[in-house]
Amino acid sequence: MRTLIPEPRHVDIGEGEYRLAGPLRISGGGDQAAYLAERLSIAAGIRATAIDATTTDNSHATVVFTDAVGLAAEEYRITVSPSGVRIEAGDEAGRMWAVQTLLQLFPPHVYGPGPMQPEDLVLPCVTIDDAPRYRWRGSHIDVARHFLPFEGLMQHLELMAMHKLNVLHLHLTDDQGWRVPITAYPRLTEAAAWRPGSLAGHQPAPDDNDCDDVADHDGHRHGGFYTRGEIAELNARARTLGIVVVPEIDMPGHMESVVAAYPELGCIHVEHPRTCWGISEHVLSLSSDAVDFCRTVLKEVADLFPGAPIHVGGDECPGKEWMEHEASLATMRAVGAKSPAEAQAWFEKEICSHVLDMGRRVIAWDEVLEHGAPSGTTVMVWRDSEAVNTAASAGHDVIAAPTEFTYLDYRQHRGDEHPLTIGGYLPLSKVAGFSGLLDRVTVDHQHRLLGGQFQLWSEYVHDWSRAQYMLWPRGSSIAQQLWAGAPGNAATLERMREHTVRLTAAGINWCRDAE
Ligand code: TNX
Repeated sequence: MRTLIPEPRHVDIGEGEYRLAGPLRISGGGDQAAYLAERLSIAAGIRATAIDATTTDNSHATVVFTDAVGLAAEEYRITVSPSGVRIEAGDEAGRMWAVQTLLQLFPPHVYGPGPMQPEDLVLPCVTIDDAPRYRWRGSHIDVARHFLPFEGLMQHLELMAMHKLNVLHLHLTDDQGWRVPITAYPRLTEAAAWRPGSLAGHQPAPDDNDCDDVADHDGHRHGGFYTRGEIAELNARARTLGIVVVPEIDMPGHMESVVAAYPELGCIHVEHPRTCWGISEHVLSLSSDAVDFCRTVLKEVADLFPGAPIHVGGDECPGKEWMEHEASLATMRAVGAKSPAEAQAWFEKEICSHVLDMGRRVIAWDEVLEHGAPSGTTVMVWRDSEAVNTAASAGHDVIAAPTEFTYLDYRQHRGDEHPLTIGGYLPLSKVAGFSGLLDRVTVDHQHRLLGGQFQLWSEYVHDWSRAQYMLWPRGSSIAQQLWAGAPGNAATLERMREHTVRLTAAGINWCRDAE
């Protein structure tokens, strides 16, 4: 039996095998059946026909999908017998995960561009019962620090589906760039999306001027944004694959790019989006125009990402400039905020209720807990299991994104850095401890824990090939832990050797030296 990642809950291996032959006859299964046909036709050059199970005798179908009552969300059952393949699921997501498991039962080259030998399309007789441990299994990508190409994101969706990951969290805006078009504010894509250069090498050690832009940069204009058409295409493919794309608009800190494009929305003048990293003091002001800007942006983002939860950031916002900015001070007086912390608490309440009023789940980084997160807010915790407990005991749903186990921008090697990363050492062997952190969340709070995700911050990730190198195979290990609740075969490179052949077949620049 092949190594399956993530590992199913229960596998019963039978006698014999089933050999697929074209033309493949698939009964039922809707979009997921079409996806299976698409994949097999690319890899194996096999022709597939869908049979309408309601009007045609399906006894000669190779793959039969049936809707099962009594299976939970995302749950599925696969039965391969000498007479064919039967897939039962309670919902579309369950059908998609069944198809993904089926693909992993074929030789790894099924993930390649083809062609395979037709006689390689052989499945072992087996019964598989499977369902996920956590319902939020996410991959975060920062496309703001470095703009990453649309084609990379499209390819990433396929890799996510292979690993039964179901949330793509896009960090769309930051001090260094803005990546989404907003009708009322055209300068966001004309000016905020572009910076005159990027810091070369490591950021200098913090000093008194840590929050000022570092003057030295490489002089290469950098930037870009996704068009409305691309966003619609990304959402459509994600939907087919059982994935939701969650947009993040980080506010009111991490908005120097906005201040550069619309000086009237900031507290001081800045020339251009930030060319270095770190925490910027050049935050959005608290004027009524600035708060209206946030509401307008979130409304359009909600339209661009139909039905999706919306992340409103809220991290690392030094409110120093507010204390010297007349319009911000006026707002603070009007709402009775005496300190930057109280002002941010007020801001979060305004913004989170705006998103909730649009009928969407609203998510914020765990700093919002320090300001008293508005009720109904889902908290994304980038600290430890104790912080998960704190958020849950305050009545919030929680997503675990802990630095210690899930920051894939950290380096994977001891010793020399190749290539340069932000710092911190997070080898595969350490990543395997993530499920242990989730297990340490108190039983009383487990029902609040939606799941977790891994983050790829892109200060040092310049292109999609580098992104792949940082993401895999550490991402395989986290996906396994979120689905199955333990690292299993994804604990070491040796044990997932067969799985990495799939990554190779898919053309992924995965890290071959994972420790
Ligand atoms: C912290 S975690 C950040 C990001 C950086 C990252 C680098 C969080 C909400 N903020 O802005 O990119 O560290 O590892």
